[in-house]
Formats: sequence, structure tokens, C-alpha cells
Amino acid sequence: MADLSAFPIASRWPAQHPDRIQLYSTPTPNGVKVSIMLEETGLPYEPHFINIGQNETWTPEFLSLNPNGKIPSIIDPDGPGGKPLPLFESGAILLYLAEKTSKLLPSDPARRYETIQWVFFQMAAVGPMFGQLGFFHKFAGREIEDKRPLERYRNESKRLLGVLETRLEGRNWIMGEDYTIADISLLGWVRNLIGFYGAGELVEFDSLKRVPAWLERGLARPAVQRGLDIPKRPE
Ligand SMILES: N[C@@H](CCC(=O)N[C@@H](CS)C(=O)NCC(=O)O)C(=O)O
Repeated sequence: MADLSAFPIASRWPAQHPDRIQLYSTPTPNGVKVSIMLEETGLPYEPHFINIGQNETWTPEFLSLNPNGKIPSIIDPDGPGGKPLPLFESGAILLYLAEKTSKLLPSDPARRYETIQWVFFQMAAVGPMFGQLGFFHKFAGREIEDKRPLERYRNESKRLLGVLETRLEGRNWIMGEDYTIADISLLGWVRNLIGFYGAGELVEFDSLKRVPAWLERGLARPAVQRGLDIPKRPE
């Protein structure tokens, strides 16, 4: 049986199954990347709900795993060399799980780097820009009179959707016929932009053809449906 006693986070969120991957998360666009990946790969894992509304990522126990105070984070009790591996940053976690399972990341080196390139595109551009648009359109930023930040993030989000629209020409998935971690990284963000953030009209989502069809294909996957609701929010 794996021993997680060296990890302070395991004292606050105890493992019932210490031999399984421990997932500390919330079902946000960054969080669901990892739960979807775990569902797609079939790896055994144990989810722990972290309440970001109550600032639980800023507790000493959580910060001991991720000094950046953000979900998602994991501990794999069976990491490289059989030793426990703590990991944060959703992109790094996706890559790690893909390599661990040899799934959802092409093995051909050129296609592998092409996939990683799109994961970085999500991490560096789509996530931060859509997130800022959400802040200025839906959350506290709505109150700000100066509309230039909202305009900037709207324009940039619209442009990024255009990049995806072009990429998906003649392709079912970001990497063509292969559904990969690039799709997993992006699905939750595009869904959130037009769903929870209510910014579909703002970015003229209806003027796109391929992105909506890709989103529908992705959301139809049973593992995606399950992953979107993990960890379950307490009632
Ligand atoms: N680049 C990070 C971003 C993670 C992130 O922004 N997580 C948000 C939820 S989507 C969070 O934990 N927010 C809590 C807070 O900042 O208090 C990743 O992809 O893992």
C-alpha cells in the first residue's frame, strides 16, 4: 500500500485509496482537463473536491503541493521509478498521464510535438484570454466603467476561436482523426465561454461552423460527460 504521509495535503484530504492517483480539483475548465483525461484513460484515481470559493487552495496543506495555489494538482503514488510524483499545472499533468498510459498523444515524434504545440496554445492563450473575458464580462470586472479591457479580451478570444476554426478545416479533431490531449485541453474552455460565461454572442460564436461541430463531438464522448462533473461538488 502506498504511503502518502509525506504529503501534508493528504492529512487535510485523506486518501481512502492511497494506491490510486489522487486528484485535487474542482470542475472548472482547468480542472476538468484532468478528470476527463483520467476518465478517457481508465486510470484508477480518487478525486478530492477543493472548494476554491472558500479559498482552500491557499491553505498550507494545498500550497505544499502547488505553491501557485491553483487546482488541478495530483499525486501519482506510482510515479517514475515507482516513487510518488506530485504534479501541478494542467498541461504538465495531461502530458504526464498521456506518457504514462501511451494514450491520447501520438507516438510519431513530429505529430507528438504538433499535439504538444496545441496544448501550449491552449495553456498560453486560450485559457488566460477566455478567463479574462469571463472576468470582465460576467464577474466583478463587469462593474468597471472603462470597457477597454473587456474589448481587448473579447477581440483576442474571437481571434483565437478563428485560429481553431481554421485548424479544424478538414479535421474532426485538432490532430485530424486522432482525438488527443489537445482536444481535452480545449473542450472545457470553449464550452465554458459560451455556457457559464455567457459570452457566445460577444465572440459571435454562431458565425463559426467547425468549432461548434467539434465541441458537440467532444461533448458527446461519455468520458468527457463524466469528467465534466468530477470532482462532484458537495450537495
Ligand atoms: N495554469 C493553471 C491554471 C489553474 C487555475 O487557474 N485554476 C483556477 C481554477 S480554473 C484556480 O485554482 N483558482 C483558484 C484561485 O485562484 O483562488 C493550470 O492550467 O493548471
